[in-house]
Amino acid sequence: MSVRIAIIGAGIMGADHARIVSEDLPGANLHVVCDASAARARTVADDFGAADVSTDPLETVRRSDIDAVLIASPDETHAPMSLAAIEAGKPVLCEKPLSQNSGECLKVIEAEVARGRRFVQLGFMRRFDPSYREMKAALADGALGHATMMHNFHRNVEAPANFTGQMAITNSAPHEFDVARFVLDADYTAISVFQPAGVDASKTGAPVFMVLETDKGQLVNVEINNNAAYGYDVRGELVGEKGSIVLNTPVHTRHNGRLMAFERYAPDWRPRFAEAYRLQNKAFLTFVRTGVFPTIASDCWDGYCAALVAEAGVEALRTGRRIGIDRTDMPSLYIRQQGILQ
Ligand code: ISE
Repeated sequence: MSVRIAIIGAGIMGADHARIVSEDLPGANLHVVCDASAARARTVADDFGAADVSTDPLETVRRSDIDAVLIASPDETHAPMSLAAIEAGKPVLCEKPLSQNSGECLKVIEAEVARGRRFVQLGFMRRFDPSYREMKAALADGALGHATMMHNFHRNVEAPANFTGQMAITNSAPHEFDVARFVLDADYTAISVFQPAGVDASKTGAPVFMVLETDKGQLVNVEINNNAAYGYDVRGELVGEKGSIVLNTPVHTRHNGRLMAFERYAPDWRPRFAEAYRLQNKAFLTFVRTGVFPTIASDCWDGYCAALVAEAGVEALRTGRRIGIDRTDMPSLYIRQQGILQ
């Protein structure tokens, strides 16, 4: 039986998930596309062959002909929609962040704990990206020795129209917060945030530079530059005592001309992480079918950890101080095996 999926939110990511479900996910059936705009829902449904459309997300989540929910609506709706899906007993693939508020993440955690199982797979898709996976594998097999630092750069062409100043930290940077924590198998203890002198800090997309400390004594730096202009560019390097490993962006061609050689940048994250999204959604389908949570995927606890760091980051930027990060105790539901690599 194919798995009937409803997509909540038909914006840039909702449409991309609709494409993946309809073209790249054998065994899944794009059943309903729901969006506040009926016209946008209809366009995406028609483009990717969904049977039905809706403008009512709660009613969509509860429909008896829906087996699983994919949430790609605006950030502030992720937690309430996840709670509704948990209440309806439906597995969820929820775009990141789970919430920009760690207290709200805890509410979703409580709902899962009350039901005794995980429902929400969180869309930190970089965990499925082959280059980050190789980085983690190189660390695990001892080739790098003890990891001491991880450098991360995250550049967008321009900040989306709906961005606010702090979304560099609460919307973009959580990718790095999550993937560095995943690669290093460590938790953060403190964050400091800087901005280059002379930037207009009130301008949406003004660069931020963060330094995180982990409970293993490592330093992780993250540059977020949402208005980098030249292309979508994510870089990373993991430095160990015996060597380092650098992410390579998959590029298919090199252009030669006018006495130059050059490679093209993607305009946004979708082409760069296409394989990660595909593998992530495939893992979600298996989760829906088997009830076994994918070994490497992010869950609500990971979403909570990312939200805590983001909150501390906003505070660090506002005060100019180094902010410590404290977590509540992790419920046993979220305990994973060590060395999560498969
Ligand atoms: C966006 O929401 C994403 O998730 C992208 O992956 C990221 O590159 C971008 O900065 C975010 O705004």
